[in-house]
Amino acid sequence: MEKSILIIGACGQIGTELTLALRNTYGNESVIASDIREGNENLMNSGPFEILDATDYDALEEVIAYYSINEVYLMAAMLSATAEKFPMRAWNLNMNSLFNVLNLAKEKKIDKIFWPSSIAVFGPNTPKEDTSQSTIMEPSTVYGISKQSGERWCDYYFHKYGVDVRSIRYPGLISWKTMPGGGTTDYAVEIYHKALSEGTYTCFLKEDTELPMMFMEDAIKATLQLMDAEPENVKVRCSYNLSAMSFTPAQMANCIQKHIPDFKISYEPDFRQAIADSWPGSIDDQEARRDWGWKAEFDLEKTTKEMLENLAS
Ligand code: AKB
Repeated sequence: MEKSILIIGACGQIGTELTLALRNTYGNESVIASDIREGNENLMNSGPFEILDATDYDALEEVIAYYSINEVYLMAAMLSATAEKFPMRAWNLNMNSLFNVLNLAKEKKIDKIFWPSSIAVFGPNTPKEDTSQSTIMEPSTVYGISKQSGERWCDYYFHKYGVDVRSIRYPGLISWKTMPGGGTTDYAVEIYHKALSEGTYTCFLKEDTELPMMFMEDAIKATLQLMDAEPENVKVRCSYNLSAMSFTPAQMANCIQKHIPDFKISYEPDFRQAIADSWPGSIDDQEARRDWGWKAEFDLEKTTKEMLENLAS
């Protein structure tokens, strides 16, 4: 059967690059981008686009029927920092959109789902280093609670109804094509923009806050790899741990200074510090490597070179 793919939340940080990558692989007309608002020109002009509210089941069902969609990537979500400000809105968006898609698959209206989880499923009682796939979780943020609940529902729908849902716990993602919005790891993108435009950056996290991060090209590669894996190889149906690099704001600033020697960083931690403090510093992703051959390519040096070159051009 021909693939017909719907991306929900296509204009966001991951959605934009994911849509472009999927269009490259499967052809522009087979990949329908959708979002609650319009996105960047590249995305809008390269294939079909629909304005779609992921919490509206009927609208979703209509788009799926119209384009004979068989695969859905549900990328719409409210991220950690914004979710702390609007807990109920975050819960409603993050959970209702997931239930809509899971129920459409349960009713056999779609065959396969990708849904992103996050390192935010872990909490202050989780072991901090090399955090394993299955360990103490107890997330202390609204976003983390929604992602952990979502993981349990994905696992439930797989075992109870045979829904082919696949998921990754993304770390902080670093990209130059689209800005992130409302996350705690956003500093790791903002810093490059400010280093180039102003030569200085005030970081909202402390200098020694270590967090797991990944360059977007690796994140997209992992997503496509997981979705291409044979169903019997996808042994984790809640969400896979995924790792590429871990660093602190100070280490990142040092790396930028190798390219921009005058770059200066200062620190003014705000409410996002508590969120970051509740998350792991590094992640053990042996299940993803074992089950579908995951291997990261970008470390901090390579990411920094790529970010500065692309943002400067
Ligand atoms: C956030 O900071 O909220 C996200 C995430 C780690 O899921 N980037």
